[in-house]
Amino acid sequence: MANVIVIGAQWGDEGKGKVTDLLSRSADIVVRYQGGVNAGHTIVVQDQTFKLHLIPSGILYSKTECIIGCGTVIDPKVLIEELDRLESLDISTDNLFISETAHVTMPYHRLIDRAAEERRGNYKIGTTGRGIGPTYADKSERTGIRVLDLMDSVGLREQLQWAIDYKNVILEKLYNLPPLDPEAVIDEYLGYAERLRSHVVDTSLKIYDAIQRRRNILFEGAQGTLLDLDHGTYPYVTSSNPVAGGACVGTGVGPTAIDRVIGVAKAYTTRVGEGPFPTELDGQLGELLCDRGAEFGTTTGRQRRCGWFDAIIGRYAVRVNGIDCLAITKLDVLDTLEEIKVCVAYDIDGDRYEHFPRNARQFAKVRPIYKTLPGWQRSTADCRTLDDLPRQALDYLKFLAELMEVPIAIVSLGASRDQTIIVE
Ligand code: 2SA
Ligand code: MG
Repeated sequence: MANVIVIGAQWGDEGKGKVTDLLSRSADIVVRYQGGVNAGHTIVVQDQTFKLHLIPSGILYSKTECIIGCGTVIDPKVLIEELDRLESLDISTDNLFISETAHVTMPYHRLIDRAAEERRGNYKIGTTGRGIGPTYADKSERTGIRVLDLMDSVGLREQLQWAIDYKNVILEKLYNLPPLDPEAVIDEYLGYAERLRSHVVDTSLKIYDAIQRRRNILFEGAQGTLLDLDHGTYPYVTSSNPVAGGACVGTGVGPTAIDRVIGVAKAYTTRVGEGPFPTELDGQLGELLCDRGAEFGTTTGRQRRCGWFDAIIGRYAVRVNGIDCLAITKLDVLDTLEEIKVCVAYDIDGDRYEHFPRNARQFAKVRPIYKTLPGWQRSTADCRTLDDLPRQALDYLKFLAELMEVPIAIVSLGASRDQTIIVE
């Protein structure tokens, strides 16, 4: 399997969780490289369903090491809840390693995230309210608290006293919120530090050693290409770099160590939060996709907006990530449709575009140009090879691969592990 990056080719929630779960079986190490508790996947263990936001699902395999890299932001409260939950199910968490230099989400980050969204009014981004943007903002501003700061109890006290005095001015003066009690926050976070201490290492060094020993490493992206801070639909993006390049920066690994990039895309498109979405479907069809696809956020439970597959975005994702092959998920959601549309070009002010426009104003004006394909109106849930698929479904997949100019390696037809076609 070598060293593989799995990324989302749309606006997140592409079903990366299922693909990384499949690949985790052959991985020695699974690494998260960006994002924080805004991500989420649902896992089922011993008939119990629960959600992981930070810990890679590779933790379920006893031999797999899981790493939370330096490009992530860590909310220790949520991380500890995940650790406790896993341990209560007798799943060992000894194989979890946390980067010393990842930044830590503080209570003021969550408060400021929510207050800023409210203040934005019509210009709100639709964040998950988990403090992600403010944590990354402090990292850039160089006032952030890192995991290694958390581990130094004397230094932390001083650093937090200063930081909370500073943030209290913002909370009180800008947002009319009550100030935080520095002592309470310091005590809370010193407690977290003790609970997490045994997991904290130099993760870049750990990954480097593994590369030297030719271990298989899986880099797991959260969110998706169009939510990338630099390459997404700014300002309606998250504050990190979900694109494949983010895997190197967010772990301290050089690009020559990467062998392959797998892009995950749904057979249609979804988006949570605000911002333009050219192929969005209102009304019955949108509802149908949402119902059949169970399109509700893992983290916030928000209903996802649904629409047709957008090949312009797909092709853009192939370019900015260097995608080698695709995993197309949730094909079965389209099973009942008479016809299926695919956006093959954009109309902007009467001109035809075949490339994703980087200007947000232009993107907001896009009118999709569709090609309509016949549906298959048959269940694909039990298909296990390409030959099992109805001819129209196969044609649909071929059409997507042609438009995106990369082969499809995996097709997913349902949530369970065996509802998968691996293309030889
Ligand atoms: P934030 O909180 O600052 O990262 O929000 C900024 C934008 O990024 C979007 N975003 C997401 N979109 C889809 N899925 C995400 N993960 C969760 C999930 C979402 C959930 O796994 O389902 O549960 O609601 C995710 N995380 C961030 C967000 O909607 C904003 O548009
Ligand atoms: Mg998700």
